[in-house]
Amino acid sequence: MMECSERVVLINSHGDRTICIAFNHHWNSFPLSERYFSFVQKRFITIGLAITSLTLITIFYISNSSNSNYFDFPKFQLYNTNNYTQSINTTRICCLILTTPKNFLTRAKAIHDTWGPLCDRHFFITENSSESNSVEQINITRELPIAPITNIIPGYDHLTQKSVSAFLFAYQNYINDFDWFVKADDDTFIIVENLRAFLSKQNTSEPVTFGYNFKVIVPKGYHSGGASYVLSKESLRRFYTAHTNPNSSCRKDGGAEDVEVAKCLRNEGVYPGKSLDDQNRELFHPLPFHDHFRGSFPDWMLSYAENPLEAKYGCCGDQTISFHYVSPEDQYLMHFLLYKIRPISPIHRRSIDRFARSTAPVTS
Ligand SMILES: *[C@@H]1O[C@H](CO)[C@@H](O)[C@H](O)[C@H]1NC(C)=O
Ligand SMILES: *[C@@H]1O[C@H](CO)[C@@H](O)[C@H](O)[C@H]1NC(C)=O
Ligand SMILES: *[C@@H]1O[C@H](CO)[C@@H](O)[C@H](O)[C@H]1NC(C)=O
Ligand SMILES: *[C@@H]1O[C@H](CO)[C@@H](O)[C@H](O)[C@H]1NC(C)=O
Ligand SMILES: *[C@@H]1O[C@H](CO)[C@@H](O)[C@H](O)[C@H]1NC(C)=O
Ligand SMILES: CC(=O)N[C@H]1CO[C@H](CO)[C@@H](O)[C@@H]1O
Repeated sequence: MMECSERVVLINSHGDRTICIAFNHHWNSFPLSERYFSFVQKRFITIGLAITSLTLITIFYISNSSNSNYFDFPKFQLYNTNNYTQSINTTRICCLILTTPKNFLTRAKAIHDTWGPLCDRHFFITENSSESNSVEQINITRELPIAPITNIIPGYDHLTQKSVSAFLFAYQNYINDFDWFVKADDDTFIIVENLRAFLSKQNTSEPVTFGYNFKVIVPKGYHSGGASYVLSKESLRRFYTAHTNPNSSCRKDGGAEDVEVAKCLRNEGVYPGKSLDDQNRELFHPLPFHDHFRGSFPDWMLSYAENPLEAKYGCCGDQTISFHYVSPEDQYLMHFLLYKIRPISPIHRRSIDRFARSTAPVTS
């Protein structure tokens, strides 16, 4: 039970489902007599709830119609003891995932099956395929939430255009519906709950972006495109305004996507926010998880990275947000490890914590 109630708090953006799992767990572990007692109890609780609901509804209507404010209707009854979890639940995230038709059945499908739907809304941003598609490919386009953008130019050389189109589309249609706008690639893995928890502590009215910070090429630096990066509402507004101003120097195509988007934003006074945890460990990761953990960093990373490169347990914050170069198979594996496998006892939990604290060298 302790484990279950912990999970309710941790995975609170999907509170309902988790509570259900926790309850079933609890229920099955009861002996039969207790189950019967529980059943009777449940009936009383149900009746009690119905009466309480009626009372609340009545009070709500009365207080509404009389325009008085002495009864503040509780919006988040389950979490109203903790402001922090409340704000996690109300932090709305729109994920924009760049892909291409040849990846629909592999990378896009894997994201759609795993972390994509954990965003409040996710869109795949793709060009329209001119090649003849297989039946499977045509079928999958009916399942994937593909953003209805028609003017995207195919090809890796036009990634900037794809990303710019994605942000303009998000601004024009959804600026009021979300607090944060994330750009990811189709080989990015995002732990959306951690992203939401991180963003819930930030201010979306600030001209700020978050991601993995490279300190080169763009003044004040840019975020690795593959690790995914986040624009606040205010940043997206400035990006849109710049792109609709014919005088702006923001590039609409060409160059490197992450660099060009950052150049445009920094020109508009949008600054990179601190994207580390309170122990200064990275949360966004531009390489696969094995490479960060083992410390296999390519030479260029040494000069690009704004923060010192760390391996082993220092590689990644406990509330890590993303990894890059994650294959479709590894998207499913990560999802399985993070959401399906659960240590079952508090004793097990303690041994895991001890292991995590140990400084024993990692063998590869
Ligand atoms: C929770 O919110 C209330 C009202 O907004 C505030 O008075 C209180 O200090 C907050 N509690 C915490 C722990 O932040
Ligand atoms: C993509 O192209 C096909 C064939 O040219 C066309 O039938 C379809 O409507 C187009 N879809 C979009 C979203 O533009
Ligand atoms: C494609 O979708 C159609 C209609 O839903 C279905 O009948 C057909 O079996 C699907 N084909 C494949 C190869 O998945
Ligand atoms: C959020 O940022 C805006 C713009 O800088 C500022 O006016 C506002 O006071 C900030 N809100 C909080 C809660 O810090
Ligand atoms: C663009 O520049 C021209 C010439 O400097 C200026 O007259 C015009 O107001 C500018 N337009 C915008 C939208 O800033
Ligand atoms: C406890 C709580 O209020 N949970 C809500 C969090 O947000 C989701 C999606 O908007 C709701 O479905 C939950 O009820």
